[in-house]
Amino acid sequence: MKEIIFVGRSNVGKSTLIRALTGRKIPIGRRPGITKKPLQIPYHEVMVTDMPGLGFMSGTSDEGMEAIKDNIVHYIEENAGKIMLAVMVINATSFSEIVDRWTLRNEIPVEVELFEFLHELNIDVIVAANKMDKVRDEDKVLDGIGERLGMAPPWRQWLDAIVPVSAKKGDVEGLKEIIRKKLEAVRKNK
Ligand SMILES: Nc1nc2c(ncn2[C@@H]2O[C@H](COP(=O)(O)OP(=O)(O)O)[C@@H](O)[C@H]2O)c(=O)[nH]1
Ligand SMILES: [Mg+2]
Repeated sequence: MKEIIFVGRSNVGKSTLIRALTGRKIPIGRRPGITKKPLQIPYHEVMVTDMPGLGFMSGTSDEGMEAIKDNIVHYIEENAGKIMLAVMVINATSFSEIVDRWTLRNEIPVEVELFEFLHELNIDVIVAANKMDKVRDEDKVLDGIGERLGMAPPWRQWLDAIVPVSAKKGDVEGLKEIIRKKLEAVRKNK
């Protein structure tokens, strides 16, 4: 069965987004890191996978976080052939700031690493810029996000790669449409 994976840092809204898309009452974290193992939810004729969060988690050691990252990388490598789409969920309100902080320390930001890793495996990636309800200057913020992932502004050139959403408000039509098109393409290829 084909699969759509949702990946990203803890607390960016992966679970809320899956709930908004599928209508399934999956657990939403009151604290970061509530999703510790890949959680699979049937959606149309595919499986939606809620991956554990990357990065900081309260109550988890550095080694614990590294182990989670290794598990995620391993899972993606093992299942690459089945993964028809990866939705990389980011918090639009903090993404650029976090990326810049890592870059200043000469470290590769975990999302940038993940984004490149997915491309290396030839997996289609869509960046879901979540929490847009908290963003005022939408174009500026989305341009900044795209730029940090190697997509030159304006972001509207990259409508197949970046989609603004607000999972909490249920404002997810753009992403639904992209998934619908992907499903149609997969059906045709059968
Ligand atoms: N303002 C706002 N908050 C959101 C949005 N989506 C999720 N959240 C909140 O972000 C927190 C983390 O959400 P969760 O889905 O558990 O994140 P996950 O760790 O990535 O699965 C929760 O308090 C959500 O209510 C959104 O679109 N806007
Ligand atoms: Mg979650």
